[in-house]
Amino acid sequence: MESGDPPATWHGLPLLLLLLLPPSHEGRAVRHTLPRQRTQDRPALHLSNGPGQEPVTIMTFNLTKIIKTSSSFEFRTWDPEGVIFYGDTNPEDDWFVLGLQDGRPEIQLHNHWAQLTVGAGPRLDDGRWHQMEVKILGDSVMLGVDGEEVLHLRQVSGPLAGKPQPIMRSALGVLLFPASKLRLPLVPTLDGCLHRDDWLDQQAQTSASVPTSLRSCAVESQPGIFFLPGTGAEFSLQDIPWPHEEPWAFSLDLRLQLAAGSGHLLALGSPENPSWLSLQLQDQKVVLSSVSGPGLDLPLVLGITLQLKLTVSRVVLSQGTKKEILALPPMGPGSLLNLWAQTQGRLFLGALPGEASSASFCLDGLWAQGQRLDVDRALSRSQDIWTHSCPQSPGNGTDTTH
Ligand SMILES: *[C@@H]1O[C@H](CO)[C@@H](O)[C@H](O)[C@H]1NC(C)=O
Ligand SMILES: CC(=O)N[C@H]1CO[C@H](CO)[C@@H](O)[C@@H]1O
Repeated sequence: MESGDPPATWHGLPLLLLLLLPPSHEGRAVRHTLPRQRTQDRPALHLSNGPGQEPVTIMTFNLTKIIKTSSSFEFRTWDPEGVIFYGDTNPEDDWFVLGLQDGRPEIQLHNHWAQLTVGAGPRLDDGRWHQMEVKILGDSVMLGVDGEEVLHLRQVSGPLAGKPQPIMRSALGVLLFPASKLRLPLVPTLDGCLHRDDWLDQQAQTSASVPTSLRSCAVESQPGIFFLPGTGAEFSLQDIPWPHEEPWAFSLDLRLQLAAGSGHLLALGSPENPSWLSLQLQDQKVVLSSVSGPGLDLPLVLGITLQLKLTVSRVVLSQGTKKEILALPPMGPGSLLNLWAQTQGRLFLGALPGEASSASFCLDGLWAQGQRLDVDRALSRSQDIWTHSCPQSPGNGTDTTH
């Protein structure tokens, strides 16, 4: 039975058990039933890229030696979109991606037998650990989530040992080709953690890079965007929802969950004049000011939405029942509205470029014109912003292990 195709009605666990059984016909059963040296006891790995954009882990496998053709791991994220792992024997015509799209698992693959994109299974972006398993068996690829088979793709693979190039590369949390080559666009960066991982067949593994993630997974997290002191992001105003036209109006809503230190929370401006209008954190207050004059403030309150409503002549800053109004200077060539007329108009979040800010904060929501902004779609951002998670207490945010 070990060499023939199992009956088509055999799904899930029995197949898994078959895969895990030692190849007794080779007389090495005893050796292989011993627990293998796995990555089970390693601390969880964050999938954010290492310093300078390199992937956190790349492994290579010699396919002519592969006996076990399944990979399993546990995975935790609040991020609805990104790459969990990528594998190829050739980035042109034989590759595989497991990622998340709208919070659900998605497989994209391209090889001699099939080219497809398919989503399946439950949403996984709930901050809890989920067990995942990917198996290649005969011409099938199977995906399991939390012990259930959620996807069984048939006629999508050929014999692994028969590939023209016998070396498979696998990378965690990144693609090893430009994202534009994906079949369906996906922002690859995934703010997630992975542990108890076991990739294909260790005895066929020929190399593995040492993980160099910027982040630790040891802290408990909650949803949000976390800005460490000195980190920031910038959006082009062209890429976020536009102001209402007649009468001119623009709104920004944000909700803070953690905040410490002093510095910018956000600003509207341009690279030359970044804070035409700015909202800053100062002495447990939120301070609104414009280039043209003195500002106003509200006490810092966490967990309640802060709203900025801009019109041609004024900005209303409100939170709950509290409201303050900042008058804007009369329209002129340097007015706020002009920021939308130029490609240089920016919404800055966190520290402005070059600012020595001590502010660290968690934004558990940010909306422009009522639509949520995704920091993965920013024009640029500091590498070490936590894009979809925040520590549960501010002191633990700086606990990055290298
Ligand atoms: C892969 O393994 C086979 C069998 O052990 C060996 O002959 C071959 O040289 C290996 N290939 C590479 C590229 O390491
Ligand atoms: C400053 C702070 O809050 N530190 C906490 C970080 O998290 C660990 C446990 O994960 C706590 O023991 C620390 O007190």
